[in-house]
Amino acid sequence: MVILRGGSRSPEAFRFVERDGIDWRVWTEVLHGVHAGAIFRGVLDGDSCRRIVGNFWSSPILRGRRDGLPAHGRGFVGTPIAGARLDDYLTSAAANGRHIDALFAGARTHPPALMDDYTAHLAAEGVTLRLAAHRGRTSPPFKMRSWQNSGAFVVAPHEDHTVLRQEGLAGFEIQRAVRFCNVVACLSNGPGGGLRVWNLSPDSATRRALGLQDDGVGYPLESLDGVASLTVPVAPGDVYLFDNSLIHAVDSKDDDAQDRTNVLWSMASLTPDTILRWA
Ligand SMILES: O=C(O)CCC(=O)C(=O)O
Repeated sequence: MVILRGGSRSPEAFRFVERDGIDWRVWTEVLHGVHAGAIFRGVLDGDSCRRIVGNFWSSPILRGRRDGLPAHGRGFVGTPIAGARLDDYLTSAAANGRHIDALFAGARTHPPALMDDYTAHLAAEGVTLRLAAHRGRTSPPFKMRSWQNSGAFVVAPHEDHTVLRQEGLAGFEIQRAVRFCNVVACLSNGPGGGLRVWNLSPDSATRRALGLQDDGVGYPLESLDGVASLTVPVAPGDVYLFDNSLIHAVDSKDDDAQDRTNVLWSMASLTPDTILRWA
């Protein structure tokens, strides 16, 4: 069995801060690496969640399993970044732009409004939050998906650093940024389907030994025995972010007939006064 090696956080920093509603100060602390993650409860109202989910299932660019989603994929709207080449990724982002905007039609609270609010909050502190860009073209702001159970998980243990550092994205400014975080807005979830995070950011020798140098997906569960972990229960309306270099997974849903649908994006610091976001 491969012994996982890499970086880990101090026991004090390996925690998820929890708040009722948004707290931008805590959000910024996660981006600065102070905490492993944070979850903000009840940020999106129930009616908005239902509307966004309805827009998702009727999106003209909804992809299902027949369109090449992995076996556990139920639906996906957006531009996949894993395995993408930068030019194709940006071309697809431009083509999909109005369909991504349309996901939020009719919703009173939604991720674009949240990001506008955070942009204004940071601007007051002299910090710019913007979409990652390359030669005048911007990355997609959000993607959305619904996954079903696959064995013990909805999403198997993985980290997202490897994908974001992939060769095909060479030259993209996100690769000069630090402290990558995933952001997730939960729109539907039954019991189960919590986020599990292990206190380990594997190093490149470990990724090579496991053959995970391309996509960072598939850390064997037994190799995580003894690594400290935490599980965060997730409910519709919650928004959370976390250090995506830490191995993380989504536990299986108790009832797989229930949809677990979310909007996802990523954030990282390009400079002390510029934060990038992309999906
Ligand atoms: O759906 C979630 O809660 C986490 C998603 C995830 O694993 C990821 O974004 O890499």
